[in-house]
Amino acid sequence: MKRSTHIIRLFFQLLFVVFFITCKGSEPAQKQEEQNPQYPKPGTLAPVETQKPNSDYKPAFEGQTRIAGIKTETPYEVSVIADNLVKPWAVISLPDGRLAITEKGGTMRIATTSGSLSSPIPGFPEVDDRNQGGLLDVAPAPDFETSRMLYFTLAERTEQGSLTAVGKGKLSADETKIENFQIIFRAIPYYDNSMHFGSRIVFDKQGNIFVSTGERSDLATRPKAQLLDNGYGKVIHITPEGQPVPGNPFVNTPGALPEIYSYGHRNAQGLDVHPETGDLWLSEMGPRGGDEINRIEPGKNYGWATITYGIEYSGKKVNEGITQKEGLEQPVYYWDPVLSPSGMTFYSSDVFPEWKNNLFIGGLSSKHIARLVIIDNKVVGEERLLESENQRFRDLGEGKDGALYAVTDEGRLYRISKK
Ligand SMILES: [Ca+2]
Repeated sequence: MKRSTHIIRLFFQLLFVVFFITCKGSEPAQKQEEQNPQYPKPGTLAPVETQKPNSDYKPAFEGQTRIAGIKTETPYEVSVIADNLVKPWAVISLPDGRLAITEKGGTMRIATTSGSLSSPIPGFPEVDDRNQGGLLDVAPAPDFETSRMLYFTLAERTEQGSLTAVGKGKLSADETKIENFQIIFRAIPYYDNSMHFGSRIVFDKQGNIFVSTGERSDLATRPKAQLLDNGYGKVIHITPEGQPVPGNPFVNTPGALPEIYSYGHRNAQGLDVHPETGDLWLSEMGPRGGDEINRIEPGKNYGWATITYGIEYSGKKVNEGITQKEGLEQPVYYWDPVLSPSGMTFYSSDVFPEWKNNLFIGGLSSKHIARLVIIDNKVVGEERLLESENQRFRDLGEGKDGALYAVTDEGRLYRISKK
């Protein structure tokens, strides 16, 4: 009796194990996929752009513009956490998770991620804050936690005119001022107007600095984007002391500025390093149409104003009206009619798995944030975020908390976080 009970119990135990294994094995593959989706996913919806383009120019390759749409699946919430910034131009996370924000007039703020703002922090030289100038971008030094050094770009104002400059200064212990501000690079020459200063600043993985500049807009200065003897319409690559990075592409070219990394840019207000590949990506404003995303390689010419997908504001063609030329780089992606791309950031956190390595770009006149999904250096999906907010999005930064933070010309600080 005792022995038969034991056998029956063993039989049922075995049956349970077999049943368990069978169930696990037959779990539908589709369900597993839902639990473990593979990102990035290409877009499958209609392109987000529905307006007529400015020109009849055709893209150089399929998917260079008006790519398929995509929609964020993860529930998220949008909050305005501050609305009293004065013309903010840049937002970036500090190592402790708070945000450094520049204001164009020449001050900086520190914000908590709940939107509590410091008083305006002074300590900068006089900036040319007319039109597109001012105190522009900010980036903490990689060793900020010990050095307290911050790096900036600004439109420096002098009696000879203005230019895009790069400077550094130390955030005082009590966080009330920037101390010993020093200019370490000037995108020469000085010029008396107030347009197309670029600019963004970003550290590469080696601790050197990339800076984008503009070609100062006028027909007189525009050709300088194609010449290597000046700092207009360039990406600059310098050490934290402002010296050319050894190995820069034009260090041995007679007459070229040794700080130049790439050229042929119009007005680049977006720059970021891809979190996985380490490549430098850049956004730049086209004229009417032809706003671009470029992946930057050393020594290359990105075409302005010889080739462009945009036209003059007057409606005329730019120069010969061509979009491709041997030896000039094609944009990875372009918009026509418009994005007006300003600051941008790659997303690297695990909080939104579907956003990982996506590129988020602030749109000014288009008044939304563009999300681009990228696979193998090609854009495969585009989404518009915060369209209903009706704001000019000037810059975006990824928070240490995996939220996205954005500042607008109207003075708002947004947080976009997982619900
Ligand atoms: Ca170009």
